[in-house]
Amino acid sequence: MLNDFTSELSVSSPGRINLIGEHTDYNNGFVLPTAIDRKIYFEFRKNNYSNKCRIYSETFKTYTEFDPQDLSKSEASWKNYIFGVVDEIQKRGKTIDGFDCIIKSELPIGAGISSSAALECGLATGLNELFSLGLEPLELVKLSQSAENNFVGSNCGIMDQYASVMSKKGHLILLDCKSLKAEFIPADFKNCKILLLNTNVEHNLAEGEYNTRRRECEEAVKIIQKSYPEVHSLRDVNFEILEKTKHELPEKNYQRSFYVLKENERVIKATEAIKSGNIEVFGKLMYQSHEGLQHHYEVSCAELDFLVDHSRNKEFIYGSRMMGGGFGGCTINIIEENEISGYVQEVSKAYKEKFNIELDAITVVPSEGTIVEEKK
Ligand code: GAF
Repeated sequence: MLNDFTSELSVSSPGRINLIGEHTDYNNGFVLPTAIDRKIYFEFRKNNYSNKCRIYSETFKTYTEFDPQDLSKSEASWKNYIFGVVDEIQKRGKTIDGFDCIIKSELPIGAGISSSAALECGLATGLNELFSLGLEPLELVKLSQSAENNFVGSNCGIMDQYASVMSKKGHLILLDCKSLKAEFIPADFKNCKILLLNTNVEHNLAEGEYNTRRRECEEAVKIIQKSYPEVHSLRDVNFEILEKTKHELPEKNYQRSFYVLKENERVIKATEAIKSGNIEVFGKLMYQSHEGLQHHYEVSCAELDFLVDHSRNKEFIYGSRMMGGGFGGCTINIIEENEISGYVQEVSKAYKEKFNIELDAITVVPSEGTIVEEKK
């Protein structure tokens, strides 16, 4: 498929990690993500002899051909990310002619490092360049998020797409998801590295539960609004308001809201900690974040809890928590560099004994966002 491919344009689009600030983005809160040095690579060329879009995924060894004027939902979920991006670009009044594209990914799927955002953002960036559409980076972020919301049907927030496009090498992004103001914080973890431990499980309730959490937060806002009309999202709620309206909120909605308010506070504290080089405080906040996600937000699972618990009381690990939407995927760990290989061996053995599942470990480096590698 797509033989004799002469590329006109190369794009690379990274996965992302999030140091802290989970399930806060769609609540207009704070997050602290960055892109990583694992990517999806795209090769593009205009296809002048038809108006068809032709895409070959080397990862899935699958070919798809479609007419951009006639998009409908596919059974294969990776195609919906692609159709969604093409659809959102066209909704903005831009024209997509025929093109060919080869996609190659080094991002594990379902690991919580957002291969989906990398796919959307890489495609959007590539088409923007190829057809000189003139879309600004923030518009590419937003349309990629809309592709996921409208075509794929996941009500995700903006964090993953923002990190995939906007990240700067060696930095974390403190993103205010309400104003979309970003501050780039040097990612200086001293003698530590960022280690991801992939549970290799993806419990299939993940997507449904994600949308449910979002709805539970929105329901809480509606109830709080009755007494505080100025409240439009959980970002506008403080602990005083939450306690005063507690008796009106169903327990679940209260727990979710409590977690979100606490997590926003933790993101700000963690940012101060990393700015002042206090990795110990930063790490403690990561553990607290995990506990909140486990007990108040209820998006963790046995495999993630096991890995986080296993890291406790290891003096060379400063912080550990589940990362991303939850119900599987990775934990993110801040660990002294010279302890990594010994620890990975030890925890992999323990994990295998407990769950009979292989653990995957990767160290990642804060990296640049989506890059147009070459225009030929
Ligand atoms: C997923 C979503 F895509 C993000 O928007 C975010 O909500 C995250 O889960 C949880 O923090 O990655």
